[in-house]
Amino acid sequence: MFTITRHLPINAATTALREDVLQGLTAAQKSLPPKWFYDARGSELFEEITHLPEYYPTNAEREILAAHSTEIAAAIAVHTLVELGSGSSEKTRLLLTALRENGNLRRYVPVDVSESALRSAATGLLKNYQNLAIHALVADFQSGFVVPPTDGPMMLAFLGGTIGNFFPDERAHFLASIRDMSQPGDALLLGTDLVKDEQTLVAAYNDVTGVTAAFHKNLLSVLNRELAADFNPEMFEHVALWNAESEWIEMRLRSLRQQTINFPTLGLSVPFARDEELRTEISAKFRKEGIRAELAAAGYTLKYWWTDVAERYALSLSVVG
Ligand code: AVJ
Repeated sequence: MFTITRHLPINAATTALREDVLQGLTAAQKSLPPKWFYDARGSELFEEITHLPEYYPTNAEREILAAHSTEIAAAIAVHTLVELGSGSSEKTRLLLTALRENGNLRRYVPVDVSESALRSAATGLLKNYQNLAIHALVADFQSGFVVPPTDGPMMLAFLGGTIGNFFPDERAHFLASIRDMSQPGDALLLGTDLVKDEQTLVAAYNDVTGVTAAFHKNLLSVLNRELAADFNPEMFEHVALWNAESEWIEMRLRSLRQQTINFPTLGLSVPFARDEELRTEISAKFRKEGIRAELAAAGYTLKYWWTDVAERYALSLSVVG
């Protein structure tokens, strides 16, 4: 059974993008949130990133899910699995299979901003998981969504290390808001990339073949298409650096010359000085004790912590209470 619910008005994306541009590109320090990377081309490029030799998080997470999905399923007999930013739901299959075999899973609630991704993922899943009710939600998980009422324990999964895209205050707010949607005994399965040597981290976000650079520059093409802006992506370069104090990778698009970008649909012109940077994304890296403390502050108790063999990446399972 498949149903889909929209928590976003049809034009919500364009409206929110206009607001983000008006705010982010008129500030002294220019910035845009990373969620705008993911149009069809951007999602394709991200998929390519996950196959790069330098980009280890996807494989590390798959390794952990493959090795520990039975333990995950045994830890809590969930009725409903809610997945935030589910995308293709590809890695989720490991989890769905285990939760079906070792538990009581009846319902899968994938939440994503992309309706097309949700529809194609559900079509594929229904072929393999008969009797699983799939209730997809088209929603932006950062700006509020409602989990349909559940009749038993729920597990919320937030995989891929995407929580690393949030600044610390946003993380605290996000964790508290999902905690508020949960009942005592409900669980959170969280994927987090770990702090490691700078060279490995920088290479993961600035690969030699330039796929990550193309992924970031695609943001400029999104602005050209959605807002009729006139960026020439070639006039910017992708920059990734390790901020050792904050323990996150910072990514920017650096203007290769002085230029002015026009947004006729917004009545806006944006000057860039030569070498001026547009901040596009952070990807925070974590340590076990930091995660435990952030979860505790939101009302979660960390129960399990699994890493890949090389200890690059962690999955944690926490419960409310
Ligand atoms: C999908 C947000 C987890 O931060 O590692 C990959 C996005 N950006 N390469 C990450 C990303 C550049 C990715 N997340």
